[in-house]
Amino acid sequence: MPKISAQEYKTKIEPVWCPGCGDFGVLQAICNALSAKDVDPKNLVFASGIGCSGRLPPYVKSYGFHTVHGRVLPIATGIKIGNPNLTVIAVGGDGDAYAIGGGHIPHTARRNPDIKYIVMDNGTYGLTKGQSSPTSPAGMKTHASPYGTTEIPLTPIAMAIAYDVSFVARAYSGKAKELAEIITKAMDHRGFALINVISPCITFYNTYKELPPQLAAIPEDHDRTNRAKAFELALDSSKIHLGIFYQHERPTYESRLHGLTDKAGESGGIPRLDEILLEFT
Ligand SMILES: Cc1ncc(C[n+]2csc(CCOP(=O)(O)OP(=O)(O)O)c2C)c(N)n1
Ligand code: SF4
Repeated sequence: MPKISAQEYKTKIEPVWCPGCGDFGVLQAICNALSAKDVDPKNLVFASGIGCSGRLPPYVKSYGFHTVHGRVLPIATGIKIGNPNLTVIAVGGDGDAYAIGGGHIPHTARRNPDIKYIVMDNGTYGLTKGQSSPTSPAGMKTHASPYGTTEIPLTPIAMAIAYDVSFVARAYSGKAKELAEIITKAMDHRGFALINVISPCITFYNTYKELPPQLAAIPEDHDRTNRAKAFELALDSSKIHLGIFYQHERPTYESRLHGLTDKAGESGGIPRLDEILLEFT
């Protein structure tokens, strides 16, 4: 029996999301996974970007950091290296993650901190009332693009595999049980995990009807350690595959940083900042 039930991970703060928003399913799945992993709320930190999805941290019993638009990954990385014993989960939307914050993904992948990143991908900018986002389909009409967008969408899963993110998965907020299982596996993984969760925006881009027929679980015989195969699957547009595409373990950022501190110690000690500053006075 888990010490804390999924329900007990929810705070008394009522989410301000529109009724039917996919983000409710993500919140439920996160609480299910935390309960399954018996995570102590005292050792749990959520960091979020800006957007409807970025409102999530206060809804979970944990420490929270509502950061600025697009900057959740450096902040989550900083929290983890400050205290590697914490469970650090970053959350945000597809605009936050892949537009303004897109430049942080490759560098977080290179560093591989043991943080989990849950992107609630609704193909629109929900908070600012429905402009197109990096994952909107080409030609999508919005009040800000009345003749249709001219850009083609990004493919976040293929992009994450290309960047060598060490755990890459896709899930659907309407399948909260499967999403909770993926989050649990991401928490078992030591390193940077990116879960792109399709989480419909019922108000500005309602995809609830068109999505389900396109969804398919990743074939059971898929070898998730094979990067080329994972990339092939990510580019297969015949279906929207759900599950873990790619996973490989390698040393985490925090473990390598602490190794550096030891090395600096061996070579005569770490220079003191006040001593360095004195050189310039
Ligand atoms: C630097 C900066 N630029 C723009 C904004 C305005 N803004 C707030 S949220 C947002 C996009 C939200 O979309 P997304 O990240 O997909 O999240 P969602 O609301 O759909 O969950 C934008 C452009 C901002 N807050 N800060
Ligand atoms: S505007 Fe869209 S993304 Fe924002 S809370 Fe409402 S349904 Fe969810």
